[in-house]
Amino acid sequence: MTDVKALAEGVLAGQRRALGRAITLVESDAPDDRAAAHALLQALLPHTGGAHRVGVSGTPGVGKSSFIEAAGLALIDQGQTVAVLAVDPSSPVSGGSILGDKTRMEELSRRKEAFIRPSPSKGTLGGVAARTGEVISVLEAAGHDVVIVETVGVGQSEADVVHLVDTFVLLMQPASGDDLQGVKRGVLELMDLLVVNKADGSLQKAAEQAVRDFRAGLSLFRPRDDGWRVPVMAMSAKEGTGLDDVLAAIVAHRDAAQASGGFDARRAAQAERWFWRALSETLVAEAKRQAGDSVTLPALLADVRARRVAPTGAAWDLVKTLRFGADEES
Ligand SMILES: Nc1nc2c(ncn2[C@@H]2O[C@H](COP(=O)(O)OP(=O)(O)OP(=O)(O)O)[C@@H](O)[C@H]2O)c(=O)[nH]1
Ligand SMILES: [Mg+2]
Repeated sequence: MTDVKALAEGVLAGQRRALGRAITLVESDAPDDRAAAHALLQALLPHTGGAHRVGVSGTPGVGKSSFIEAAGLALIDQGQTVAVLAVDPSSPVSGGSILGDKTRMEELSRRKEAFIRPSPSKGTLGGVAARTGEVISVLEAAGHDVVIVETVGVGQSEADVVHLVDTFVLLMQPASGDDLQGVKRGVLELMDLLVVNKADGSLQKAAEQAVRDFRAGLSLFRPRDDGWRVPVMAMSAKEGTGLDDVLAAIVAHRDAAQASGGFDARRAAQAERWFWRALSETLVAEAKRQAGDSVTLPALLADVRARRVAPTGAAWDLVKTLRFGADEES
């Protein structure tokens, strides 16, 4: 059994080992771990919420990790502590470079003011982002000032992460076919900053052109209702040019949101969204647990596959058989 109290104390004291163990616990799908994870998260809850949560997304190889490393080092120079949740660079889904030297944020990972955590392996319930919100809470309880989440800009994961952060930064690449058309609508509507990376060397001119194109392209979208105008900026994560401006814009976005009340409203909406997500996840897991061992589920699925019963009705019938309460906890 996990000693939740000791683990919570270790996290609150900022102990690295406790932090690592706590994150492993909240990422676990094992039924025994879930109960301990809930107790841990509840114990930590009063100590969460203090970080600026920043999401960084973009297509594979656009320079997310390079940017986060440079940004993290700059933030540490300002006296802040930084946590990074990174996509696994060797993941086939991210398309990341397995041998890429920059993807591991080596310099940042050596700093005691930084904590870097690769994302859990695929196949966990609900995919990559399923536990990200909970991991962010643990990192906040450990006292980090800034929590940065890196997600690759394909598939569902960044669309989910956008709902977990205060400030969402989308990185684009010049002259690579990266365009606004390719970005999911939900991401476009929720991004707070658009940054064209690799504005250096032979790509400098193309990057400046891309900034003008994106500015023009964004003006076609209906204005956001929170009063924030999405800045479009050029940067070189490699050379560091434009980095300070991007960091200043990230802080400016948070300050503007806090001043308008949008910051708290967004977090409240995110917490509610997370609740509904957790509810459906829990219901599905519980349905599988209660019905999966008996003949009920296989028989029902056979009926669905043979088109003897309609899927929606079958789901409803199964939900009606579920039992909850203390007598079920054993
Ligand atoms: N010229 C130039 N190259 C860059 C810049 N930023 C990153 N790169 C290079 O682009 C490649 C990918 O950089 P990463 O930081 O790993 O990109 P990423 O978006 O994290 O990649 P994935 O995690 O694999 O999706 C590396 O070879 C970097 O050295 C930049 O500002 N300028
Ligand atoms: Mg990366």
